[in-house]
Amino acid sequence: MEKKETSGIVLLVLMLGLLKFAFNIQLVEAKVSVTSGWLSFPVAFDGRMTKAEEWSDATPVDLTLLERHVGPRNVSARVWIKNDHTWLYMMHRVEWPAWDTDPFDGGYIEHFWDWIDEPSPLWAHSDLGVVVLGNTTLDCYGWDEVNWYNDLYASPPGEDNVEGAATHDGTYYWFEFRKELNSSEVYDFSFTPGQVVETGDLLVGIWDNSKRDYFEAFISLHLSPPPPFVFPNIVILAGVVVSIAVIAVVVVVVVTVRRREQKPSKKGLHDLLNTLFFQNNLTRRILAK
Ligand SMILES: [Ca+2]
Ligand SMILES: [Ca+2]
Ligand SMILES: [Ca+2]
Ligand SMILES: [Ca+2]
Repeated sequence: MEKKETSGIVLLVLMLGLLKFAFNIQLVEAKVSVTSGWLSFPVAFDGRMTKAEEWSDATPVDLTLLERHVGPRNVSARVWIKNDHTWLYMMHRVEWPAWDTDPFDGGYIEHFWDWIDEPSPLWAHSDLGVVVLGNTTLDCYGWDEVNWYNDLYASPPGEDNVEGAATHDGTYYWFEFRKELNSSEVYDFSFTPGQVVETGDLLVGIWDNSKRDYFEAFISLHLSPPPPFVFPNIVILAGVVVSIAVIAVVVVVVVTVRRREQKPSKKGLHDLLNTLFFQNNLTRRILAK
């Protein structure tokens, strides 16, 4: 009997392990690949597409945000993400009914890394960047399956490394913000241009403050490396002008040197006259004989 119970527990642990393994595979497969474009156009943080080209340097990606990342309830979203050397920029559009908007509904990006497993916290590190409809930003850390903690009130205190604004246009929430790629704080993620963020869990979502609920999606993020340096046209033009000037100087010097080599020197001319004079005298003497 005792042996049977032990076998049953072992079987249960194995099944849970397999389920957890299957769940992890599902999470990996569910990650949506998002490529972060290199910033070419500046962003005005007003919670809207300020100019047509403002986000044209980022490729939009459609996401289905699942309630508490499992569903079945979900909302549709679209993200534009781009980066430069210092910041991760994000335009996060979420289809959301106007009657359900609240000043503290917020769009966010969050990262969890260094898995610890049970008991909570499940992750050694976590970071959350939020902008809410009231345009307040939040930079948090330390998710313990119940709460986030504000970087500003940590010990030692951190900083709010998030800037942004949000609006609702009657159909969509528009959360437009940026978070530092690498603030050097232990309360924040540390990404570098060119990196592919696949380890840990990276999610994009919306916090519904009135219902204390959230919808989110797992993503893998391909951060753009700095573009290769391209010489500006003015530099190219200056280079061409200098090259032509150098070639012209070389040509003049070569021609001058050759002319000097071909022109008889004064000494050479003197010798030539002497020779001619000597030959002339010799000719006269011969003829006189
Ligand atoms: Ca804008
Ligand atoms: Ca709400
Ligand atoms: Ca943080
Ligand atoms: Ca921070």
